[in-house]
Amino acid sequence: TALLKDKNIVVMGVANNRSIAWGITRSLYNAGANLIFTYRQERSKQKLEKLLEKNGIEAKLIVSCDVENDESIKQAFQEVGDQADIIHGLVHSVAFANTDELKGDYADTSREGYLTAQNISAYSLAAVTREARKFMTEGGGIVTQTYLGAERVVPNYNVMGVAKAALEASVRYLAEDVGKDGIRVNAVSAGPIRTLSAKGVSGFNDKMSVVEEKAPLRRQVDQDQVGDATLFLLSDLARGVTGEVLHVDSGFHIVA
Ligand code: 0WD
Repeated sequence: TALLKDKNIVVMGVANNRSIAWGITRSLYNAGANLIFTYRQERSKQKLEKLLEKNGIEAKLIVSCDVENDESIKQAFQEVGDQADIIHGLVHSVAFANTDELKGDYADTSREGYLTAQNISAYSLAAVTREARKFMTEGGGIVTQTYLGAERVVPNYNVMGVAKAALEASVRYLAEDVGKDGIRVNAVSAGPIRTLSAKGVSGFNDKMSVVEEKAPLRRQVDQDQVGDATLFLLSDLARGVTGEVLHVDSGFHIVA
């Protein structure tokens, strides 16, 4: 079934073929969505274009957007609005922290590193919601990507865990803001997946193997599982769901 047939969905955060946003892209494409992409680095745009070509996926539009910059966000969504008219969905799959703060003590986080992580990983959801909602005139869904480190102390995740906590709280406040317009805001909390960003977290391999050992499903999480859960949250099947954090982690978060 084409759950998102003729729906215009903006996907932010494809850096390469391992990106969670790329798994999401595949799920949304198979569900019939018209895909619009934003990228930060020129390198990511080139990788994205190659990936799309290789997989026979046609993008409706590809625009530059640096979420650290309000003007860049405004311009990006204005261009999307001009070209697509209506936005039905938005996937926020971006985060950043300096790798030297993803190890050691959280107490040693610098003020600047703290603000950078919050800026790119949490505030950006509010900023893009503000711009996207102007064009979400038929309602729709917004989905962001979070991690268990928001709820519990995960060694080395540190400043990013605190940023994800802010992101999850933002999901709830934003859900209240835009609910009146028929827009839902949710998060997927994925188990550890090997990506470019994940490389920056010290001891990441251990986090992956512990999921295989201890999670109820006894297996790793992959990009396609996150993609399908994101598809669900964007689709009408989830029309009664907002302000929610959906764990796609083989059930790891329920185990002591
Ligand atoms: O285990 C994992 N990999 C998990 C990741 C588990 C649970 C959650 N997540 C989250 C991440 O925290 C992030 O929010 O999923 C999201 C996507 O992460 P990913 O797929 O692991 O990471 P990656 O493939 O490295 O993509 C991150 C992208 C960047 O790529 P480029 O190279 O273009 O910077 O984040 C984006 C960017 O696309 N990004 C930005 N985008 C716009 N403006 C910015 C920025 N300032 N900074 C980073």
